[in-house]
Amino acid sequence: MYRRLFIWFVVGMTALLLVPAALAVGVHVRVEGKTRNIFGSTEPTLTVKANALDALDSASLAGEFYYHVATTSFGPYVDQIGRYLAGGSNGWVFKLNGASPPVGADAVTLKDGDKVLWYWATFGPTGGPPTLALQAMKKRGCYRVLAQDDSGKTRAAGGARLHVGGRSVLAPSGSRCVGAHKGLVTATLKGAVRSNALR
Ligand code: B12
Repeated sequence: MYRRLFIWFVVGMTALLLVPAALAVGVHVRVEGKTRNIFGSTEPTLTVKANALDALDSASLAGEFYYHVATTSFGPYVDQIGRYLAGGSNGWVFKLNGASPPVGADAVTLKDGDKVLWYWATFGPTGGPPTLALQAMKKRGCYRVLAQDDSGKTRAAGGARLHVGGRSVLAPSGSRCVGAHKGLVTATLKGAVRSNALR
C-alpha cells in the first residue's frame, strides 16, 4: 500500500516538474539598441517561458545584458535595456512577427517559431520608426531589404545600405547583390531600426 502511494507521489512530482518545461516555447529573439545590436542579430531560437516579456528575460540571460521592468498603472513596463533608460518620447518597444502589439509585453503569449524584436525607438507625430527586415534572394549573394511599419506592412527599403565584411554598399531600390563574401550581412537606413543579420 505504502509502496503504491510512494510510486504515485514520485509520478506526480515528476509530472509537476515537467509541466513548465513542456509549456515553454522556442522563439526567435533579437534586441536592437540605440547604436548597436544588443542581442541575437541572427535571431537565434531561445527557450521562452510564455510571453514577450519572458522573451526579453531569456535573451538577457543568454546575452548577459541588463534590463529593468517598472511597475506602472498599465502593468509591467520595460523602461531600460542595456545602458539606456526610456524618457520623453524615447523608449523600448517590441514587435511580434513584424507588427507592434497594442498591449503590454506580458499580455502577448508566444508560440513556437514566433519572432520577437525589442528595440530602442523615438516616437514622433507619425508613430515609431520602421524596422528593417533583411531577406536572402534566390541568387546567391543578393539581398532584399524591407521596411516594416507598426502594423507589419512592408515596403522595399529604397536607399538602404548593406554592410558586409567592413564595406557597405547602397541599395537604391532596396535590393542589391554584394557578391562573394565572408561573415554576416546587415542593412541600415536612416530613420529605421537596423536589420537582422544573414550569412
Ligand atoms: C509615451 C508612450 C510610450 C513611450 C514611453 C516613453 C517613456 N517616456 O517612457 C514609448 C514609445 C516607449 C511607449 C512604449 C510602449 N507603449 Co506606450 N504609450 C505612450 C503614451 C502615448 C503616453 C504615456 C504617457 O506619457 N503618459 C503620461 C505619464 C505622466 O503617465 P505615466 O503612467 O507615468 O506614463 C508612463 C507609462 O504609460 C509608460 N508606458 C508607456 N507605454 C506603456 C505601455 C505599457 C503596456 C505599459 C505597462 C506602460 C507604458 O511610460 C510612460 C512614461 O514613463 C500612451 C497613450 C496615452 N495617451 O496614455 C501609450 C500607451 C500607454 N502605450 C501602449 C503600448 C501598447 C506600448 C507598447 C507595449 C507598444 C509595443 N508594442 O512595444 C510599448 C511598451 C513596451 C515596454 N517597454 O514595456 C498602450 C498601452 C495599451 C494597454 N492597455 O496596455 C498605450 C495606452 C497606447 C495605445 N492606446 O495603444 N509608449
